[in-house]
Order: sequence, then structure tokens, then C-alpha cells
Amino acid sequence: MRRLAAIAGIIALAACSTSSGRTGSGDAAPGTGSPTTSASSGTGGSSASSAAAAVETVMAEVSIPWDVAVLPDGGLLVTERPGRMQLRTAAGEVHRVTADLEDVYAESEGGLLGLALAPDFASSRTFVTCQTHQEGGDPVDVRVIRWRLSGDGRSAERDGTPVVAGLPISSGRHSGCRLLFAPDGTLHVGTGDAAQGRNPQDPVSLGGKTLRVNLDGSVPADNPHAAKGTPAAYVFTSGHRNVQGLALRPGTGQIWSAEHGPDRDDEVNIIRKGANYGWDPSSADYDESVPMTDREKFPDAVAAQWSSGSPTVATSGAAFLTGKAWGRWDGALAVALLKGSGVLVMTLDGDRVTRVERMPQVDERFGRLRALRSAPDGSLYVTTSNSSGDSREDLVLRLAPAAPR
Ligand SMILES: [Ca+2]
Repeated sequence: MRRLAAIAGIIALAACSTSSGRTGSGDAAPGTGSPTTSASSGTGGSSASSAAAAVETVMAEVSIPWDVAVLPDGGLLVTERPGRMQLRTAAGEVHRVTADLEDVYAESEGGLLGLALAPDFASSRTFVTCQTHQEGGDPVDVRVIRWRLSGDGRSAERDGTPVVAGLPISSGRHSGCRLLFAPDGTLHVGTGDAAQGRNPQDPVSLGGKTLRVNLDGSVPADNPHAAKGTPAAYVFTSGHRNVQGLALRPGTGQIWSAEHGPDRDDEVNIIRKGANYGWDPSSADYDESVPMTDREKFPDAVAAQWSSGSPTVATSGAAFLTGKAWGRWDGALAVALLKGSGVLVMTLDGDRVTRVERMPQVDERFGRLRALRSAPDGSLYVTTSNSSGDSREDLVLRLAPAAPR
């Protein structure tokens, strides 16, 4: 474990020495900023030496594990961005899941991305993925695909009809794409703006949005633009840059998101039906100097619940911590950081973020962190994101709840 952590750290340092040459929060490649979070986030706490015992590597030698789902029996299903799925059984055996992923366009930030189990997975074995799609080597779109996992977990059968398709793609930059089922059974999809200026505010573009769709691909009748017909009818919220995290707040129907700012202002938002989140880089081809939430242009735009300020930390996956074993962090929102190489824990009072701390168990120990998912037993799964190409430098970690002092 210690050796793996050290390797991850070396890789992160090596990657940081190269410039990605693009403006951005460093999703495709580490940014050039400090790997620590900004003081403006009100951080506190420091690494606790005793915390190391609470971190367990449950999968190694994986390549950009973009998302992880906890199966009802305690097993794990993992998507890897280069276009692979793996399963770890409850007994700890890891094997590849055979699946038709030939069409995945694994370039830039594109590839096999978000993953979510259907609410009835225990009986149906149905799950969904979000992935970039190519034809003849050319990127076509980002789409949500429905799958059925075999009884032995060794293969997945693909449904030929996408749940939703047509999410825009360009080079693969800002492809989104996070998936989350709400308590009412609808599927929420956090998308990226494809680094194209008009998408976030274009009502008929599925880029720079969150979408809400039924598992069978139909439009929920109470969607805000249901009467407009597709694709606008899929849109639940607009004005996003690149939604990377979606988390359901326990005991509520509330969905929180995390998204990347350009060279400032990563955001955590509450997703509200029909709302605009104020990103509009359309004044030039793709003008990233505009505010993440432009309330001059859009007075009704929803203000972020938390913003990184400058520098960014590259907020990625998000999950709520649950269970008394987390102490005062029970009910807090955890957000993984790519560039920031850690996890931020945001304590809430109602909807207000009252305190932001770095989680000592993983702080600057494992390089870039991407996905977060809470398990029913209160533990937290975290994936790293340090591979380049299809190298297998990454880990899936399990964190046992540990109350902060
Ligand atoms: Ca915003």
C-alpha cells in the first residue's frame, strides 16, 4: 500500500511537470497550479497519522477508474475510461467484465465514464453507463447506454438503443458525464459543454446541462420543458460547464453537483428543476474568461453553494457521508479533487456550507482523485486518476468511516 501510494505520488509529480497547454481545471491533464486547495475554501484540519489504517486498496492496476458502483452483495463494478469494465466480487476476486465497448472514443477527457445501477438492479441486473461514441474513428456524441450484468458478473449485455444520445462532443474535452438515479427512479445525467460556446445556454443542446430521463429513454412528464419535445425535453438544468459529480443527499430528494471552473471557481451547486447555473462562454468561440455564474447576464442564475475561488482544485466525484461513525461529518458532502489531490468534506447547516476540511485519510497521498461513492455500510469508495493512456497506475480505495477530531 505504502509503495503504491508512493508510486502514485511520483506519477502525479511527473505529470505536473508537463503543461497541458490548455486553459482549464486540469481534468484531462494535471494543471500547473498548486496541488493544495485555496485558502478561500476555508480549510482546516491536517493529516492524521492514525488515519492511514482506515484506507484499504481494493483494486490496483486499473486505468482511470472513472466511476464505481457498489453491488447489493458488496461487490464493486468499475468503469475505466479507456473502455473497460472490471468487477471485484464480495470475496475480493477481480475480473474483467466482457462487454461490447468497441465504439468508445477514448480520447482527451472522453471514454467510458459514469456508471449507475438501476434502482431494481438486485432483480434486473440492469445498469447504465455514460460514454463517448465514435464511428469510423470520428467522435459522434456522448450517450447513455443500458446494460444487463450476467449472473456470474463476467459479462454485460448491451441494449442496442441508447437511453439518451446526442450529448455533444468535440475533441473529447468536457465530455461530462456523471449518472445518478433519484429516489423517484429518474436518471439524472451531468453533462459537459464539449468546450463549445453556445451549448450551455442553448435549449436544444444537451451539453452543459443536467438531464433527467426515465430508464427506458422516455421523458418524465414533469420535466421543466417536457412539452417542447426532445431533445429540449430532457433538459433539467442549464448553464453548466462540466458536471463531474452528482450526489443524492440522504433523507431528501436533493441532488448536489460538482463542476469544474476554468482557471477559477470550481463550483458545488444544488440542482433545482428548470434553473440556470449561469455559464455562457458564447461571446467568442469559447470564451472562458466569463464568470462561472454570470448573474449580470442571468439575474436568476443560481449561485453556487461553494466556489473554490482561485486557484481551482478540479472538483470531481461527490458523495454524502452517512453513518454515525463519521462523527460530525455524518451528512456532510465529500468532493474528490483531481488537481487538488484529495477530498474536501463540506459540513452543511441546512443548505449552507459552513465548514470545509480536507479528509486526512487520502490527503496528497494518492495523487489525483476522481470518483466517490458511499456504500450502504457507511464506507466510502474513492478512485484515483493518475494513468496516462491505458497505463494501469490507478487504484480503487475503500475508506472506513473515521470521525474527525
Ligand atoms: Ca454556475
